[in-house]
Amino acid sequence: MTDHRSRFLQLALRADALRFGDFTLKSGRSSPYFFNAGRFDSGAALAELAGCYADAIDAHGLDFDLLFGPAYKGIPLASALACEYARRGRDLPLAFNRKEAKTHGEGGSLIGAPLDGRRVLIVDDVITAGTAIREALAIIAGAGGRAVGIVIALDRQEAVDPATTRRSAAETVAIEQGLPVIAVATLADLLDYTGAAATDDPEWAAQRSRLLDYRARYGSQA
Ligand code: OMP
Repeated sequence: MTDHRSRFLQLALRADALRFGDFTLKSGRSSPYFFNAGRFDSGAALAELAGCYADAIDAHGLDFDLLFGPAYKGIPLASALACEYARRGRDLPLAFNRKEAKTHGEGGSLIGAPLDGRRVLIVDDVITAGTAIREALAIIAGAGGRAVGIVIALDRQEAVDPATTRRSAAETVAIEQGLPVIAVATLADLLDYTGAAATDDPEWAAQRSRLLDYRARYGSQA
């Protein structure tokens, strides 16, 4: 497992952003784990997280020149990532949207650097159904930007509808939009991580077995 993947999983577990238990997802599925990016709720945690995002993006080798954070969770993530790139010597323009368009002042739903003519990287937490990402793509296109990729923290690698296709929401978005979806870590990485921990800890072994059952039921073929 590459370094940024295990660093991210360790950080997520430490910050309680990644938890095991019984969770009901937006899809109605009952999941043995949940990822809540809102738990990266301190400057140090966000800075460390941004380092993991930047390493995942750099490992992919994507070319882009603006960071876009979809409201709400993408906003602090894209902002922290912009700070991380500045720390690494690259000052990138940053933009994000508000959920409700303002009708006074400058109006509109976009805040930050102009998107016109820019190659835009969308920064978000998870893709479940892809709703938030499709909204962001429409906003970017509307403002004259060109989306060139999406980076998320965790790809749950779940089939949207296992009865008809084993394709995940992230894969569907990637194919539909012709864009790479870069994940800092995936369910497969979490299984590797828990696999190593499970060798000498029955608690981890039990969590891992629940993850494996869940993947057998809902997992994509990724
Ligand atoms: P989209 O459906 O692609 O817009 O995904 C965003 C949703 O995924 C949010 O409403 C979250 O509550 C939800 N989510 C997580 O944030 N983390 C998880 O591990 C799982 C979910 C989920 O509900 O599937």
